Formats: sequence, structure tokens, C-alpha cells
Amino acid sequence: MKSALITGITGQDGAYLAKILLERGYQVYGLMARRATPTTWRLQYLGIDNEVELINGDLTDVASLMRAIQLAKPAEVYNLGAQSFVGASWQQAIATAQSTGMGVLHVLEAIRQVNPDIRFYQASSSEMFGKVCEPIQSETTPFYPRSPYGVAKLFGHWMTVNYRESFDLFACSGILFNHESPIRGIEFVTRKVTDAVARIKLGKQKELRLGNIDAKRDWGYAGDYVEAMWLMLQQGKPDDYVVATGRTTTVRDMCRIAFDYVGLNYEDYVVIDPAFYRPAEVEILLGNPAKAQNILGWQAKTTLDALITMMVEADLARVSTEN
Ligand code: NDP
Ligand code: GDR
Repeated sequence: MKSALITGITGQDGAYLAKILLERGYQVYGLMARRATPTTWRLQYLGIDNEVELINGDLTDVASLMRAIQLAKPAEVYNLGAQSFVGASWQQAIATAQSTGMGVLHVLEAIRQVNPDIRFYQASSSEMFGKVCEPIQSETTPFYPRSPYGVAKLFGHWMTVNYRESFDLFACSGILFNHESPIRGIEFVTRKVTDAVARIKLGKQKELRLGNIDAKRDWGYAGDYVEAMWLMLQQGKPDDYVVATGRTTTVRDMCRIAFDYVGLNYEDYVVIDPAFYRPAEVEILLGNPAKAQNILGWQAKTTLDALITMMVEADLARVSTEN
């Protein structure tokens, strides 16, 4: 049986990826960092918490990664673990650099030393394009990160490319644009909005405080995007791919869609709060997924309307059963 090791298995993408790998017959191992409170709620939500093997370890501890690889004996390693919230990366720049940046190098080194035949996927990000150098971003667009998170991701991206070119590792970097789901972390704007819509609709919240609602993002569904990760590791040769929908929408319009769904007007509830502005903003992201479509045969299936509907419905169900 083929085995895979996922770092960040307790996160949004880790949970969806584990699910599709299990469906494809993999034995799935996940690296789980030690936390004071349980972090397996997403695996429970998808009904797979008893089907994955969790190994204790941390991306900042290379010895724990070597041990995890020795235990799991994976054919594929997906490095999804990171401090992934851009907003927090200014307050915790060094910790972000250590997990989101150096963590990638630790995984690459562990692979190189334990078994260089392992195929490696790195979760790179459209945040690396930052202050965009081209109106539509592709694999050849220059990078200009705007946050400590984006800078750390760029380090991880280039390390992945460098280890591929230096040591002939089968190492791929997926440059994924924003992707969301009902198990998205509550601090990210889409989920913050859909959770608030549910609470406001059910009389448990009065307003929604947001920062820059004119920012534009290319939003897709996480369940679609993990397919692209897997496809990258099934190719004849390793490469880098942009994964996106090719459409961009303002935070404002995303709010409109979410509030409309429950028959409310977002303008009656959204309050602009400068506390949520960022020291440097990424104003617009718009990806060109042509290479992923041509080579991987991948394409985003879920529209933004369908995604927001799915998220609002899940939050309505969740909030209505809360104490
Ligand atoms: P999440 O924030 O939901 O998950 C991050 C995961 O990383 C969690 O399992 C977390 O564990 C784990 N983690 C954090 N620090 C460490 C550490 N030091 N050692 C081991 N594990 C750690 O992120 P997503 O699932 O949304 O994203 C997955 C990856 O893809 C991330 O690398 C993210 O930066 C990147 N990405 C995400 C995009 C998106 O739109 N979702 C777009 C582009 C890239 P715990 O639960 O214990 O905190
Ligand atoms: P992002 O996602 O920074 O693109 O990173 P996020 O949802 O946090 O922000 C998107 C845009 O919305 C604006 N915004 C707000 N954001 C948050 N979180 N909270 C608010 O109240 C708010 N108001 C306005 C932001 O300023 C921004 O412009 C995500 C993460 O998943 C990264 O890990 C990933 O790499 C990138 O997507 C691609």
C-alpha cells in the first residue's frame, strides 16, 4: 500500500487532502504539532479522524521530521504545515519565518537524508506575488511579497526549486491562490463573514467588523484544490504550477453574496474597523491556471456563489446547534 505523510494534517487543506488520499487507497500519516487543546476537529468533521495515523512532530524540529519519515516510509510528502495567517505574520515574524520558511528546508533536508526518492509537494502561495508585477499572475510572473508570511513562503518556494535542481529531488511547488471551505479557519475573511452572517441571522451577533473590503481575491474551493496537489506528484516530472479560478472578486462583493443568501443587506451590518487593516496590503490577486489545466487536466469546479452558499449553510447549522 502506498503511504503519504502530510504536515499540517489538522489544517483545512491537510484534512481535505487526507480524505482524497484515503479514498485512493493510501495509508495516510499526519505530522501533528503538540498543542494544549485538541486540534483534530477538522478530521472529525470529515469523518476520517480514526483512519489517519498521527505522528508527533514540529516543522521547526528537523529531528522530529526525520523520525516521522522513518516511521511513515512515505512515497509522497505534502508540506502543508505553516503559520498561515498573513495578518498574524507581522506580530510573529520570526515564528512565521521558522515554520513557514525554514520548516520547508527542514522537510527537504529530512527527505534528502532519509530517502531522496520521496516525491515532495510544497504549499506555496499567491501571497508571493504580493504587490503584483503583472495584472494576471502565472508561473513566470515576478514575485514581490508584502508580508513576513509572503517572504517566508518565497524562501520555501525557492528552496523547493533549488533542491529539485541541485539534488534531482521530485519536488513540486503549487502556487495556490486563496481557497476556502466550511472548515476554513475563522480568522480568514470568507469564514469570518459566513460565520457572522449565520450569527446575525440567528440573532446572536449584531455587526461585523472588517478591514479593507476593497481588496480583491481569486477565491476557490479547498476540496477542488487538493486534487491539484495530488496530480502534481503523479506526473512524469516535477514542476511548479499556479492553481486558481481565473476570476477575482472584492471582499465587499463576497459579503454581498453571503448576506444576500439569508435575505440581509451587508451594508446594514458591516462596520469598517482600521484595527483589521494590514501594515502592507495585497490589493488584488488574479491567477492564470492555464498550465495546471493543460498539463494536469485540472480546473476549478466550484463557483464563488456555490462556495459561499456551502459555507453559510454549514455555519447556520453549526451556530444553530451551539449552546
Ligand atoms: P491552516 O492554517 O488551516 O493549517 C496549517 C497547519 O499547519 C495546521 O495543521 C497547523 O497545526 C500546522 N502547523 C503550524 N505550525 C506548525 C509547526 N510549527 N509544525 C507543524 N505543524 C504546524 O492552513 P491551510 O490548510 O489553509 O493551508 C495549508 C497550507 O497551504 C499552508 O502552508 C498555507 O500557508 C498554504 N496556503 C494556503 C492557501 C489557502 O488559501 N488556504 C493558499 C496558498 C497557500 P495546528 O492545527 O496544530 O495549528
Ligand atoms: P489572505 O486571506 O491574506 O489573502 O491569505 P484573508 O482571508 O486573511 O484576507 C483576504 C483579504 O481580506 C482583507 N480583509 C480581511 N481579512 C481578514 N482576515 N479579516 C478581516 O477582518 C478583513 N477585512 C478585510 C485582507 O486585508 C485581505 O486583503 C490567505 C491565507 O490562506 C494564506 O495562508 C494564503 O497563502 C493566501 O490566502 C493565498
